[in-house]
Parts: sequence; C-alpha cells; structure tokens
Amino acid sequence: MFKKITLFLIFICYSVSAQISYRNLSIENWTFNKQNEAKKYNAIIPGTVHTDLFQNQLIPDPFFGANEKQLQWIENENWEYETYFTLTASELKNQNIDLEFEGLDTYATVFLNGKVVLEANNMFRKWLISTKSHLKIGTNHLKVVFHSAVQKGKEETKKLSYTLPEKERVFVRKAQYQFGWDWGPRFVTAGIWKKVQLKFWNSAKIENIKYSQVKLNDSIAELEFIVDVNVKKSGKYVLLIYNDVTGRRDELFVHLKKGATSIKNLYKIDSPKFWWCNGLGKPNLYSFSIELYQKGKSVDSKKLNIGLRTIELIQENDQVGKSFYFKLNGKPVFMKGANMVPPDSFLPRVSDSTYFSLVENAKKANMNMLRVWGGGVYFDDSFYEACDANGILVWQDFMFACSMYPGDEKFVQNVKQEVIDNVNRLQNHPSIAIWCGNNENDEGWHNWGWQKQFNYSKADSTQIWKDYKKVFHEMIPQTLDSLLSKEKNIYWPSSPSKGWGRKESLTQGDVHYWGVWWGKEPFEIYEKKVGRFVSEYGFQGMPKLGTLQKSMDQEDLNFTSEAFKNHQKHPTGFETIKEYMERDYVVPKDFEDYAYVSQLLQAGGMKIAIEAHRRAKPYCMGSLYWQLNDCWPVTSWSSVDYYGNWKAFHYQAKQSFENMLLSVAEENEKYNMYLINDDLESYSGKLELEMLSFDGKSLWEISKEITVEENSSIIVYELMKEDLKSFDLQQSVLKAQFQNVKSNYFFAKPKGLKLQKPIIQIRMINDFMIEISSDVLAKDVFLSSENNVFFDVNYFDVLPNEKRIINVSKTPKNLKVKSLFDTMK
Ligand code: BMA
Repeated sequence: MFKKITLFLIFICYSVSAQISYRNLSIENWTFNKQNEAKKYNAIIPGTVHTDLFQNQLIPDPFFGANEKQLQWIENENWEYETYFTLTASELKNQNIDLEFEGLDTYATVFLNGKVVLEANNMFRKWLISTKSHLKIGTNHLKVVFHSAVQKGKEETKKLSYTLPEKERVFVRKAQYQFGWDWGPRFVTAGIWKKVQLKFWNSAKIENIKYSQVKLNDSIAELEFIVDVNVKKSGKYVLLIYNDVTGRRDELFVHLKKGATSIKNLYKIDSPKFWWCNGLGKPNLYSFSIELYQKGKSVDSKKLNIGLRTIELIQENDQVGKSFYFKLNGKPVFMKGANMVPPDSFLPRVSDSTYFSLVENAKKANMNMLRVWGGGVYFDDSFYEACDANGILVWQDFMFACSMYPGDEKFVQNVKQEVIDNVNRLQNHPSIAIWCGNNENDEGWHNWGWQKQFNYSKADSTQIWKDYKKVFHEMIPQTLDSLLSKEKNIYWPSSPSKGWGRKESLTQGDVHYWGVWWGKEPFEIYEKKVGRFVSEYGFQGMPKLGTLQKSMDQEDLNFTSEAFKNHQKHPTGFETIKEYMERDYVVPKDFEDYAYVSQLLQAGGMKIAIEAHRRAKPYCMGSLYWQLNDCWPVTSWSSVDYYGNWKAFHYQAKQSFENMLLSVAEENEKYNMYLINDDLESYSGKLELEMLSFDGKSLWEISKEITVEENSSIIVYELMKEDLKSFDLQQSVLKAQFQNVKSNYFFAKPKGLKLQKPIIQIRMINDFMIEISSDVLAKDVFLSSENNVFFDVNYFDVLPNEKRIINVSKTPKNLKVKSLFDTMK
C-alpha cells in the first residue's frame, strides 16, 4: 500500500513539474488610485488610466465634445495599480515562476510583496521577471506605480544642452501619437496596457521560434526551424514538429545542456504552395505546433504559422534614377494600399475583431499592402495574423516619427531591446515585407528648418545627426542582421528617403507627396509629381455625420463650436478643405451637404492620385495613401472612420485599386485612355467607348480589339480634343468598357458640369439588393439609412438607361438618397 501511494505521489509531482502552466493575472481584482490619494477605484486590466477614470465616472468621456482640454492634468500625475492574488502550494512547487508583462505604458515601478522587482521604461517591450523567491503561499500583493511620462520626459530634456524637436515626446519610448497629432487628440496615458500573467515552468521552456527559408522553388521548400530554449535541467528531450493540417510528425531527439540553447532542424516540404498577396493568388499558410517533450511529457509548446514566399526590394539604376519596387515570388508587384494609425487613442480597447475588420476593409478595397506608421505602435499579433490570412503585405515602421531622437547609450540599448522583442514576435509573419527605421525623421532634418528654429550650433547639428545615424543606420540594421535570415531582412532607414520638395524624391526611393494639402497645389499636380513608390499622400474628408453626432451635442455640429473644432486637429484643416472645395465644387450651404461634398472632394482628389500612380507603372510601383483609419471620431485623411464607416474615398479606393483599371488622362491635345492590368496574365477583347449626353443620348461610339499584357499599363485609345469640338463637354460623359471593367470620364470639374435634376428610382429587389435607376445622369448618388447598413457600392454615378444593383448587409430602414445636384441649391 505504502509503495502504491509513493508511486502515485511521484507521478503527481512529475506531472506538475513537467508541464508549463499560466495564471492570468489580468482577471484578478485590480484597483487604482492617484498617487498619495487613499481612495482606490476598480481598474480593468489591460487598460489605461483614462479609461479607468472614465469607467468610474471620475471624468467625462475623453472623446466627447472638447473634453480633451480639461483632461490634460491626467498626464502629469503618477498612478498606482494593485491587486492581491492567492497562490496554492502546488503552484509554488514549480521550479520557476515568471511574472510576465506583455506591455507597460511606460515608466513603471513594479512591487511584488513590497519589493521592487522591475523598473520599466519602454511601452513597446515585454517584461519578464523571475519571481519564485518573492512569492508565497496564500495572498500575494502586486503593485505597479506609473510615473508621469511627461514629467520623466521633461527631466530627460534637461540632460541635453540643446532642444530636440517635439521636446519630451522623443525621450519617451511610448506611442508618439498619444502626445497629439494632426488627426489625434493628446492623451498621454499610462497603464498595464497588455496582458499580465504568471508562468510556471520546470525543466525547460521555449523562448522563441523562427525559421529561415533555405530554398524555395516549385518542387521543394527547405526550411530551417530554429527553436530557442531555456533549459534548467539538462538531459534528453524530444522536439516534435507537428504539421497541424497534414498530421505529419517529425521528432528530433536532443540532449540539451543547462542554459540558453537553440535547436535547429531542417524541414522539407514537397511541391510547396506559395503565399501570394491579395489579387495575385491565395495566401497559402502552413501551420505547425512545435512541442518540447521530456520523458514522454510535454514541457512547452508554441504555434508557428508560416507562408512560403520570397520578397525582394529591387533598386536598380536606370536613366532617370533608381527603381524601387517589390518582387513577390519573383514577380514585380505594384503595391496598392494605405498607411495605418493605431485604431484607438486607448489601445487596450482595440479588439482582435477591430484589427481583423480593418484588414478586411483593406482587402475589400483591393489593397495588397498596409504600412504600420512609426508614430503609433507595433500592432497586436491579431493584426499580422489577419494580414497573413488575407494576403496583405506589411510595411513595418519602427516607432519613431517626425522628429530627432536622443542617441545616448541608455536610450540606444533600450531601443535595441525593443527591436529584438518586436522583431522576434513578428518576424515569422509572411505578410511582413519591409522594416523601416522611422517616419519622416530624415525628411524633417533636411527640410523642416529645425536647425534654425532651435538655433543649433554646428556642434549640436553634428551630434544630432550622429545620434540619428547611430540608431537608424547602425544599431537597428545591425540588430536586424543578427535576428533575421537574409530573405526576411529588407531594411529601409526612413520613409520617405527624400523630402517631397527635392527632385530626387521623384526619381528614387519612396516619397511622401504632400504638395497637395500641405502645399495647397491642385489635385492635378499628382499627374506630374509621380514618384517611384508613393508611400504617403492624402486629403481630408469629414466622417459620416453619425460619427460626429456620437461625439458631440447636436447643436455643436457647426464650424464654430469648440466641440466641432476640437475634432479637427490640423491647424488649417477646414480652411484647406474649403479652399479646395471652392476650386472643384459649388460649395453647399447646408451642413449635411457640406459633409457629403467634403467626402466627394477627398475621393475625387485621391482618384486622381491613385490613377496617376498606376498609369505610370512600372516607373511607379507603389501607392499607399494617408491614411486608412482613425483613432477617434475626427475629420481627417482617413478613408474609414473610427467606427468603421466607409467614406466616399474608401469606395473610390476600392474602384481605383481594382486589378484591371480603365483610366483617362488629359495629356496635351488628347485624352488618353489607359488600361492598367495588375494581373499576372494578359487579356484580349473588345474595348467599347461611347459618348453619352447627360440625358442619355448616344453621341458617338466605337469599339476596338485590344490586348493588354500581364502586369502592365498601356494606352489603349487616344481621343483627339479636336475631334470632340462638336460635343458639349459640360454635359457629356465618356463611357468605357473592357470585359467587365467599366469607367465613366467627365470632361469638367463637378462645378462645371451642367447637371439636371434627376428622378431617381429605387426598387428593393429583395432584402439584400436594391436597384437604382435614373432618367438623367445622377451624379455621386449617396445612399444612407437609419439602421447601420453596409452598401457595397455608394457615392456612384447612375447613367440614364442604366440599372445599378447595390447589395446591402440588411434591409435599410428609412433609405435616403442624395445626389450632387441636391447640393447645388
Ligand atoms: C504624414 C504623416 C503624419 C501626418 C500626415 C498628415 O506625413 O507621417 O505625420 O499625420 O502626414 O499630415
């Protein structure tokens, strides 16, 4: 009997000691308080101090009205978070207990049972503390004190003899947009912004998994899996690589010595299926479970999803300058997409489904690349998983934007660890195409007049630039070299490589073209200022009115209210919109009409840009507009507003990013009809052109057999201006069709069109389909409803004698229809 019991006990101890297990501390009861104030309130982890204050009704909604202004005191305070949690004897029996913070925002002192166990100073890093010796059976006390990041940053500024642009912001390794941006409010928050947990483990744990692609062709993929393990008990182990789909099991018998070590294994896949980006093929993924065993028991395991693809950045000298394009699986790909900002001012509120739907919106708009902009954060895993699964490539900035940063050893080492943490976390995602050092720091230094503004001496300038080079030309690329296998290691120090005022910005590298908006140049300038890869350009449009209605009182919906003005962060935002609107539209007097026309203005301007970029293929090989999304309800450059509503621009982007596009350019004495084909196959067929008067008379038509090669842009028809003299171009539209690609071209700006009042007919075909028709041209028809319906097409033209079918997500309640004519009262 005694023997039996001992055996049983040994078995229990063994199974406890073999497995790794977790205890999620986020779900414990947490409280928070302002430092030196006794009153404690409930807190939600992960969270931020602003959202906790709001939940406890201690502050009003930070997004509402002009509340932002009265909430600025929060950033100057220190905040304490704490919890009590109990541990059992069996939990404490584990050999190792790690306390893991996936993210602390930002300056945090962590106390465990009264002892300081961590001083954190970087929001982008994860923190791991060995805590077994600090823990006890029964109640344990965990407290995190957040010191004001603004105050800390200000202290840091004093250590330099010169002022860096943006002052305290650049010293603080924290999402830079929290300090306020030209589309975002200033909420310099604090908090345990990601999961916190205890990890119990014994003999060994897997620290990190990565792979490199040794060989990849149609018949074979040769991969090397590299599994970094931390071994506490040396001995025999088995590494299992399990293919989750095919069930194939590969076992590797290893003897591991105590300490940090890597297990490498060559893994072959016959007839591999390649990962392709959206529009060019399937984003095939292979998923594995990698598990470490000892004596038949699982010690630790991790998932690994990979996509087999090659990606190259081609920069070759040519007559004009130097190319800048990506080759995916050997094929040059024109990158179509947008820049992304963090989807909320308060990041813990961003759910996986928010990331998922943003990526889905990108996919629906025929994009194949998103840029994670450097003034925000490295996004959650779910974002990159969604990109992997939807074939969206990622341009990944490191988190630096629009300034110059310190370069002292402490700062550089802190950033180095940030790079290691994030590159290790993200590098296996097939979606990641390029790593980029920063957003506009280089451009700013060379073009924005900081030297004068901050009165730098020669020595100051030399030091600042030296520090810049240390981070972006040395430390980051060297760290990437140490972490990444060659095929994953594409690095670009700064986006853009040259400022938009410089000639080279259009002949090499990438460019942020801001002559439109910032430079007040007309939209048509986009046709002349085409770069090799346009990684930013944009124009503002107001969001859906309902979005603004949620964030201010009805009576504040006007251009003079404080609330309304606070939801526009560009210093001359509304003036600039108006100036452009006057050029192209009859400016509506009615507020609602104005909001609608502001969207049309944005969409129309962006159409000019996108199509000019695409027509210029292969000279230009990328068009990423500024910006896909918002972090709060605001008038901004976004195409999708904070609540996920598509602006007219997103519908336009969808159309202009179609793989096959018919686009007209007015060039000298002609109107040239281009056909752009991003597909990897060529097409032949009939091009049909027709001039139609706005009341439906066919004025002229022609058809022509054409062939368009794969991956090309060509002129398929030239229309001499001379030949159009007999038509009234203010009331004619050029209709073009090739296969199922259609386009309408108008010869005048909207305000120059002689529109007539359309009688628009609406017929519900069934609950999910609407048919729209009109007697005369109905321009920019906008459908809206009381319930939140998604229209798959909106802000569209209805030609006379045409029936447009619109799919809806549900039956619209109180369907409203507006067209441009209605705003021209
Ligand atoms: C770009 C971005 C942002 C900014 C945007 C609009 O240059 O990098 O800094 O929000 O312009 O002004």
